Amino acid sequence: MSYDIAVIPGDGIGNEVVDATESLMVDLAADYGVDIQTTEFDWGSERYLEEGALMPEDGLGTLEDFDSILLGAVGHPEVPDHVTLRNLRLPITKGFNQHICKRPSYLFEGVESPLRGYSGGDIDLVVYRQNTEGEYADVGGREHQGFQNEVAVQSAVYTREGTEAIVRAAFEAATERSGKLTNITKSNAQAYGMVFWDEVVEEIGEEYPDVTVERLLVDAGSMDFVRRPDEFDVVVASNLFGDILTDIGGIISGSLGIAPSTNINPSGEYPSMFEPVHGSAFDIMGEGIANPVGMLLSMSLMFEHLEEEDIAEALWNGVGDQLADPEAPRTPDIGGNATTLDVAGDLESRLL
Ligand code: GGG
Repeated sequence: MSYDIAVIPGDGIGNEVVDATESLMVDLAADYGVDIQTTEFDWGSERYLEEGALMPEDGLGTLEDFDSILLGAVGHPEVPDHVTLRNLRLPITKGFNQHICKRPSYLFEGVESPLRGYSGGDIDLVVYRQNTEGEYADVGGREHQGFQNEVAVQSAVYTREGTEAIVRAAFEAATERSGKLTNITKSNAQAYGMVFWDEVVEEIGEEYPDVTVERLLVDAGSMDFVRRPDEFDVVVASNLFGDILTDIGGIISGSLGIAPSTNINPSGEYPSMFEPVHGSAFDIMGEGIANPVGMLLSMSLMFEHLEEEDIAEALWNGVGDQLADPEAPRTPDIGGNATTLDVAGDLESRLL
C-alpha cells in the first residue's frame, strides 16, 4: 500500500514537532510494508509576511489529490490570530467538508494529571467537535468603525448536514465505546441554533436506542470536566465549545502537548487532516522543547483513518509505553527536561 501525505508544518512549534517526527512515521510505516510519500508545503505566517498570503490561491486544488494532510500549528506573534486561522486552517477544514473533529483526551500511565486522585487510564474520553460551522461560520460584519455607533455582528450557523454529520459520528463512537454520549450545548441562551442542535441529537438518537444520552449546558460541562472527568466517555459539542472543552481535556490529561486531533471529511470525497490540538506556542517556539507526542498521536489517528490499524496501534502503544517508562526522556510540559528530538529519537529506538 502507498499513500501521498501533504505536510504543512505551519508556524512556531508546528515546525519543530513535524521535523522531529516525520521520518519516524515514514520508517515505521515502511516496517509494516506501507510506503509513505510526503510532500512538504511552506504555507504559514512566514509566507504571509513575505508574500501576503498564508497559502497559494489554488491551495485546496493542490491538496485535493493527497490521501491525507498533516498540519503542525498556526499562529505567529506578528500576525493577528484571526488572519492566520481564517487563511490556512479554516479554508482547509471548511473547503474539504471536514465536519468531524475527533479529539481524544487520555491520561496515560506515567503522566501526572493536575487533578488530585487521577492516574493512568482514569481519564479516557473523546470529544466530537463540529468542525466546519457553528460559531466559526464566517458570517457577520462591522460598521461605523471608530464611531460611537460602531457595531459588530458575528452569527453562528448550524446546517442540518454539518450538525447531522458530527452527531452521527458521535453516536457511532458511543456505540463502539461504552454506550454513553454527553451532548454539551447552551440551549437556554442560544435558543435557535442550539435548540436545533438538540433536536438533531434527539432525532438521530432514535436510531441508536442502546446509547444513553446525557445533556449538559457548557458551563456545567466545563466544570464537570474538572470535577468528574472519569464519568465522560463520548462528548459531542459545537465548534467553539468543542475547542474549549478539548483544551480542558488536554490539560487534565497532563498537557495540551500530548493531545491529538483529527479533521475528518466523512464522505471521503476530500482528504482529511490531522494535527496536534496545541497551537504554535509563542512562549516556547525556537527552544526545541515542544512535546512531539500530540503530533505522534495525531499520526496514529491518521493511520487509523487510513485503515492501517497495525501502524496506528504500534505508534499509539509505543508512545504509551514510552510515557509509562520513568527512565524515558520527557519534555518540560510533563515534568522532564528533554528536548523534542530526545523524545522522538528515544521512541524511534523503541519502535524501529
Ligand atoms: N494545531 C492546531 C492549531 O494550530 N490551532 C491553532 C488555533 O488557533 N486553532 C483554533 C481552533 O482550532 O479553533
